[in-house]
Amino acid sequence: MLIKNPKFEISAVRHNQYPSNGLPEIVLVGKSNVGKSSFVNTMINRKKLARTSSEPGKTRQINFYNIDEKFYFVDLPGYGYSKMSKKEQEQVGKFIEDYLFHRKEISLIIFLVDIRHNPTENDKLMYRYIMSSGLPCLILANKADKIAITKVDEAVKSIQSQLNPLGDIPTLPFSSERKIYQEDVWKIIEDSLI
Ligand SMILES: Nc1nc2c(ncn2[C@@H]2O[C@H](COP(=O)(O)OP(=O)(O)OP(=O)(O)O)[C@@H](O)[C@H]2O)c(=O)[nH]1
Ligand SMILES: [Mg+2]
Repeated sequence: MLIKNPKFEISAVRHNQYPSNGLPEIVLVGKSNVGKSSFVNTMINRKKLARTSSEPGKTRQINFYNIDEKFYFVDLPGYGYSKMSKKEQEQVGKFIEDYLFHRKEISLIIFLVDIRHNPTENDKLMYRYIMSSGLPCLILANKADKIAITKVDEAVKSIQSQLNPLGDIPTLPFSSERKIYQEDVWKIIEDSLI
């Protein structure tokens, strides 16, 4: 997809702060530091529109990026960041839940896991939660640049068999570092916007 004018629109923590123009939303979900904000930058070819950090816990609100008035990338805070206070973790958990369960505009959930590791218990919980929402989902095994290219298929299969043994949810490798596999992901995003 050719992106001309991607814009950061708003950071929200409550539904009355979400955009109200009805554009479809592609939402990034995954543990802290897995690469959700980097994914947004990679897909729109901007280095710093979404703020990223090598420290987990960078994104603390729901950030809406307006992509050419066609759709939003919605960058959520990650889960599993133990340095956040318990109270803050609960608050963040609550507004993620509110967003995922009530937002009618969601057209696709992109669920990121780390290609190098087995999905965590929190990943499995989140995956079940996404499935119970009934929303379309794409699983991305991110940071594929961190393993040998010859091991990528095997690692993706292993992640798929742990999260989705039926194999009915698309699961692809991804890497923001090497900017590979983007075309396949765009195809799924575009299909979800029809
Ligand atoms: N090698 C490699 N590093 C990546 C990739 N994607 C992200 N990173 C790095 O991982 C770190 C975390 O990236 P973010 O995009 O901030 O992660 P996030 O999921 O938004 O994290 P939170 O906002 O804390 O939930 C940064 O240092 C990124 O440069 C990737 O595909 N490959
Ligand atoms: Mg982030």
